[in-house]
Amino acid sequence: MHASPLAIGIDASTQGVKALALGPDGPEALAAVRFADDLPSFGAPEGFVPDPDPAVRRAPPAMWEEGVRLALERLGAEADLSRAACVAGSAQQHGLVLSTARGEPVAPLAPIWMDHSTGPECAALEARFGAALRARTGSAATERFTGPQARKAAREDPAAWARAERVHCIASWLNSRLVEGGDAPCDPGSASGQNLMDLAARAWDPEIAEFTVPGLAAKLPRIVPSDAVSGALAPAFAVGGLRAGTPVLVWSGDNPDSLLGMGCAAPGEAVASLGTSDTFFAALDAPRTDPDGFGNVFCTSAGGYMSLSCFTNGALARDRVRREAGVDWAGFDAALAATAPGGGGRLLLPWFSPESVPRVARAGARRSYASAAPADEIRALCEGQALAMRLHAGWIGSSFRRLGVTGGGSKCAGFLRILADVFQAPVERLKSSETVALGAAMRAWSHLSGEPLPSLATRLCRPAARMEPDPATAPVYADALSRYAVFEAAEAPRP
Ligand code: XUL
Repeated sequence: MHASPLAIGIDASTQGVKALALGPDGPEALAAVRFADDLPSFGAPEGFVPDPDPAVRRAPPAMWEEGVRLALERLGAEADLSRAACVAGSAQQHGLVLSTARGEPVAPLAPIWMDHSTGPECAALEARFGAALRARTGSAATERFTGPQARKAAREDPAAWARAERVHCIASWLNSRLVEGGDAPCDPGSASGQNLMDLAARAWDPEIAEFTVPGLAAKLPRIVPSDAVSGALAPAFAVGGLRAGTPVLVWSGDNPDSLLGMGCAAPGEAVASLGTSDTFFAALDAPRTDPDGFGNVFCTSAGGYMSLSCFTNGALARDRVRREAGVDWAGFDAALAATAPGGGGRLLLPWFSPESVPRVARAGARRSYASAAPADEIRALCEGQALAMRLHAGWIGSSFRRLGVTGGGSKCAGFLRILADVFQAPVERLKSSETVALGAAMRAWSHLSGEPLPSLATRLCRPAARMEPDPATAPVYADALSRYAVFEAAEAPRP
């Protein structure tokens, strides 16, 4: 009897890489690599090389490649990878890697999604296309996106730009390294995070590309559907028992694959991913756009559309307030349990670093109060973060059937209680926290077995915990939401 096949899902994220082996009945093995601990020689422990300019966030592409190789090698120690029949992956979205047509980078460092240094480029795109940019690409000009980054790179380093035959986002570049020939396509999920793709046509927009950098269109990879094979596994990645030549599906972005892995790909369901930054995303019934221009619309890796709002001040803000309060994470949770919903009317706009939603360039939290006890400050922060998510989800839908939560912050019961009450929706935490790697592996499994993605989601994405909203808190948070909206608009006026 032949052993059952495995589908491999890779999650190449900011601070490390995970690889997951999915068998017929569910995940069989997981391996992780952390750049800080496992690849310290690259000098990017937090996922980027320290830079004197806080707006500049760049990382060595070679570190990501080595991270993927090492994660696969480690996975091979946990599972028999000679059974692997398909590999898929996703990467931190956006960024820019300039490479040759065989995927060799032309510069040692590449900007990542945390980079905020393309203000002038975004201003030029907005001045030229205005609302049409949002309507056509799904997003206002966004600093971390590949298009504005390419415009900056072409201006700052014309020699490297001239050497570049391909302009990749991080996902399509890593995919290129993984396959023979080194020239992988891009999926619509990744391509929609670039300010370059016509969302409705799922094709590069020639006019926007040409304005971004003359000649850019000729350097962009092909766009193919998220279930397409991008190539055959290159011998350099035939590690841990994997066979060279194994089909590799096109890579996607971590957010589209997380939506799949969370089992929340149906409109009316949303995900709060509480990581380094907090992202709030939801499947859309149609490609609508945020009238304020803060949220993004991406293609999903299941063929639909999704919203995404990236709140830059996520875990880093929670960690900072926790440290200032002098407590550990149990103490943080205890502070939430000891304080009442509504926080006595205290409002905190949690912009410890520049924020993307709403767009705020000047760092610094804004408070509606002069001082507060540490526990009250913790509640004001968490309520501020949840209210910001609710406020900026207004264009997606007025209510949600279910809110899936994932990421480190989802371990904090007090924060989940606030989310359930602010949204007045049940909050579910999944059994697996590896939703990005799982989403990628689900695409690979669907490809090799023919099982549709919704059926896989029903089988694999089971909640470990569910928290119902407390209806008694609805008026408290309805009032807090309107006061928050007024305070935010005063501190971050809309253009
Ligand atoms: C989304 C975004 C982040 C990265 C993190 O637009 O920039 O969520 O994808 O990996």
